[in-house]
Amino acid sequence: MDYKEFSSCKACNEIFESMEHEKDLTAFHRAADLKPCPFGSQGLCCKNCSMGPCRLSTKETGTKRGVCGATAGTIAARNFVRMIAAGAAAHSDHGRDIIKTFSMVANGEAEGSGYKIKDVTKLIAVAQDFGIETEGKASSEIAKELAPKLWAEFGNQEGELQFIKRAPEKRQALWREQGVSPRGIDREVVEIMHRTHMGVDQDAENLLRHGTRAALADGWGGSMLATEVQDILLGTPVPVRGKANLGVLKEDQVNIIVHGHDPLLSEMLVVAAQDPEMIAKAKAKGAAGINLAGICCTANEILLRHGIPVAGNFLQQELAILTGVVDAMVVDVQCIMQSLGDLVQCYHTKLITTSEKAKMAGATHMQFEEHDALKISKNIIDQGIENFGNRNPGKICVPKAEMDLVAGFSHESINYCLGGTFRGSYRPLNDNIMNGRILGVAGVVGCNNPRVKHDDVNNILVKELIKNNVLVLQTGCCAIASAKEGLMIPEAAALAGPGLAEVCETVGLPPVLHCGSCVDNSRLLMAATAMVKEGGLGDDISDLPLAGCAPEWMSEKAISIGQYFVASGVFTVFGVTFPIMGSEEVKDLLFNKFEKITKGKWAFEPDPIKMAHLMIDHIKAKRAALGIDKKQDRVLYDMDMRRSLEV
Ligand code: SF4
Ligand code: MSK
Repeated sequence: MDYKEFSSCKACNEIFESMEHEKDLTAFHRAADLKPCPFGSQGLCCKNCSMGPCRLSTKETGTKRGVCGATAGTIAARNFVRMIAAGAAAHSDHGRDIIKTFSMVANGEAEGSGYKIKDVTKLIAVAQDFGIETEGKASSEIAKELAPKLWAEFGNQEGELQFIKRAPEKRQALWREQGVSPRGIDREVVEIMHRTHMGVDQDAENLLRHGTRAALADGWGGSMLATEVQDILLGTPVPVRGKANLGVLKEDQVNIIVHGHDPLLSEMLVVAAQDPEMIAKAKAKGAAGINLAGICCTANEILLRHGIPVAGNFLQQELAILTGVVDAMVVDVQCIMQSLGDLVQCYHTKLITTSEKAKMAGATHMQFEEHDALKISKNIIDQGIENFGNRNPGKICVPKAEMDLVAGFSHESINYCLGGTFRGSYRPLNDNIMNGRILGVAGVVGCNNPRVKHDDVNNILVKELIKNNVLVLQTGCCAIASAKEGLMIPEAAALAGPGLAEVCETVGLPPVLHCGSCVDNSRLLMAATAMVKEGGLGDDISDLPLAGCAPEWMSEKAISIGQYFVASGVFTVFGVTFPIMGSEEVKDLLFNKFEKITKGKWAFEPDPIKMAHLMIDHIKAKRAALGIDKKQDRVLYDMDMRRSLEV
């Protein structure tokens, strides 16, 4: 396969050109060689017991039932909800680690760790969500009361998660009526594993309903807890300038890349890398300084809070090593390719694992302990400094491509940017949607996948959306794709339709907003809820002119995210492939019938322009239902008309 078909990213193509003699080193090459399994990709392979694995066929003459009698619908639904379980577990276990550190801080056990409560306003807001009286109490007292309540969200057996009450009332009522309101995070995940065991739940709709409950335990539970408590400990993001793409790596500096998801370690690496003592050590080794950069969602976390440059997204983790100038790559959990361990045998890069949950061959393990975070971070930076002199000059190829960006659009900072300090609100956004300057809002999230042209699907889709006056909110690796393409600077308003461009120019926002990492999809739920509560656009998330998509998804986390978007009332389109396409029954449930249950639904469309127009058509239908589809002429209000306004 021609490498020009691999990626539309300029930096990636610079690397591919330089390595034409070295084949098969990356996921792009392996994907070209390894075709997807035709049974598994359609959801028709079951290996839940040793009478199988059973592979069903969609062909007329093929096998129609597993050995136990399981149908295509049962098998596809079971596989789908197991993906939700894995995704929800990954996000929520990330949240659990953050809460462990929060408890340490709350109980006064974090002295010397470097962690403290940074956002007291958010601490108070979350404590109030949990029914804690905050008036007149010190933040330490509030935190101490809050910590056990946060822990309890994981082990609850009955009742419902506290953040469920953040959703619009109509949505909460719908979840209760449908019996999908999540009770405890761990409980819903474990119940999926039980139900999908051989010979338990065989009803596809019943399985998917429980998958919905577990996905909601992720979006409005584990992920939202991770985001909120990270903000309390590390600060809530505000708009910040940064740069993205492999061009941010510096030949004359010690380059240290952080990759993974948990921001606790990377936060301390930021502090350690800026320590004058560490910089002096780097200079003593002949380097001009220490350059910390990120890959994947760890990149998003430290970009949003500190403006630390982003080296790339998921499919660039191997390419970063191929530049020959990465002195250490520090990984924690999720989305870390096993190939890195082999790749660093051919390059000088030191690969360092830091989580007891994620060890790998070819790496040095340096266990991260929260109570000793700064010391461990300095030891890790030391490893990079020591390795600086081991580069092979013949293998150095640093692409030039890099791009400016503005990131840091938390739900709170969108509020502030739109309305200012004294009148921060979503009113200007709602008004501009109602008057038609902004057609609607799209959440574009998820990964990269070498089964489609890297970054290209995202970039074509996002450009089509903004051209049609749709404001785009992004998270994850897709956000990095748009950043590299120059869509996250205010000047990108030139690519937007006239209405959206006018709004962007007035408030100084780019048409594509970077809202964070994978767990920060919970920020999108909060933004949608804020739009409902602001008024004028219906009384539920499903009424909003809003759609979601994951154009280049690959991980099980994306399926969990998609399902909680759908369960929250959002029309959600996935690209690349969809893992239930072998079952007509499950297709009908997810693409049609589930709309009656959740008022949101799934769609599958790999073509980016068609995907954009599915979303635009949905947004237009919602506008029509709200009665805001007609162009409104500007009305000049005289004094009598003003007096008659009910404000
Ligand atoms: Fe086959 Fe049924 Fe066992 Fe699955 S559970 S492997 S379909 S026999
Ligand atoms: S890192 S889950 S590749 S977005 Fe969150 Fe990127 Fe997808 Fe991993």
